[in-house]
Amino acid sequence: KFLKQKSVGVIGVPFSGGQPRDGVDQGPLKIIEFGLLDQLKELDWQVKFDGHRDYTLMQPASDPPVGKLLNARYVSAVTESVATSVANHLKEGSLALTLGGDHSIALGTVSGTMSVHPDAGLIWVDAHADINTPETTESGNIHGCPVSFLLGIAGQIKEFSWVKPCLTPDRLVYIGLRDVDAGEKKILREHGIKAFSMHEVDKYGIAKVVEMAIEHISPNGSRPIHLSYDVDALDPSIAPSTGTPVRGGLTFREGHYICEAIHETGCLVAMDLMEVNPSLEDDHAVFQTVTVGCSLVRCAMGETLL
Ligand code: 5AB
Ligand code: MN
Ligand code: MN
Ligand code: MN
Repeated sequence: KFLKQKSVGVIGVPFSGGQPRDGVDQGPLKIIEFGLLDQLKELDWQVKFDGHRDYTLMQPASDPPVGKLLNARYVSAVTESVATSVANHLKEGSLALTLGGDHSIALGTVSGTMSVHPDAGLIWVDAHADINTPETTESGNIHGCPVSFLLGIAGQIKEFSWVKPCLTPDRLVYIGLRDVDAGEKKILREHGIKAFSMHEVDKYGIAKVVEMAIEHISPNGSRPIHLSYDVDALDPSIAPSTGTPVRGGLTFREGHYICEAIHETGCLVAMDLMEVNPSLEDDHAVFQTVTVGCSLVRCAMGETLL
């Protein structure tokens, strides 16, 4: 509905500065090595790959903490650049697929989407809410904060002056939550943000949850959809190689069902696949995580349609 042609712009963001563990920057390379681009071509997508960009060139010589926030200047520079890349693909009428990297990158991807589709809805699939503000964050890791910046509740941070509040609480919905900080719970309540935790997935079943989630962000099916998928939403038995695994996550099928149902809306304009860390756990675990990541993307792009 919102794409001009069946084409996808793929942006690999080998970046780990939003959190402390090395290796998540190798996620995009592994995912592409595994053959995702050819797999998408087989689904009849025209694939435009920007190439693996070297974001380390953007690392400032000195990047002392800004309040509690770590690597603020580096995260800001990389995400601003990612926002431009996403916007460029969308302006050409392509779907924008971003491969992370840590989830701070979504500050860029969602900003990029909203600059082209200001009324888009955001479906955030994650074990975590990633809605800490610079005040509430305990870790200082910006991958736990992107949503607060997008909503404009992060306060004025000079280092992030390029970020415009572009998201409203009514266009945001979560699926898969099970590890939410106390400060984040307060924010979710105060802003009336819709969240389907694992408790709701158990209670209603994934089909009903996804239906309610889509209905919430796009009441008459009219809005473009941005899907930001943190692989740690899946249970660690399915996707072990990720920096902040939490037990009790989505099953293999539940994780895929979300992507399939969003594909069926015909409204998907952008997808992020984040937090795949190929340096964690053994080779088998890495293979499992990378393969499931690729198959989530394929399902969001129509693989399951017969
Ligand atoms: B992820 C935590 N809430 O702020 C924080 O993996 C974890 O992108 C954030 O969802 C997890 O550091 C960020 C404790
Ligand atoms: Mn997470
Ligand atoms: Mn996340
Ligand atoms: Mn994580």
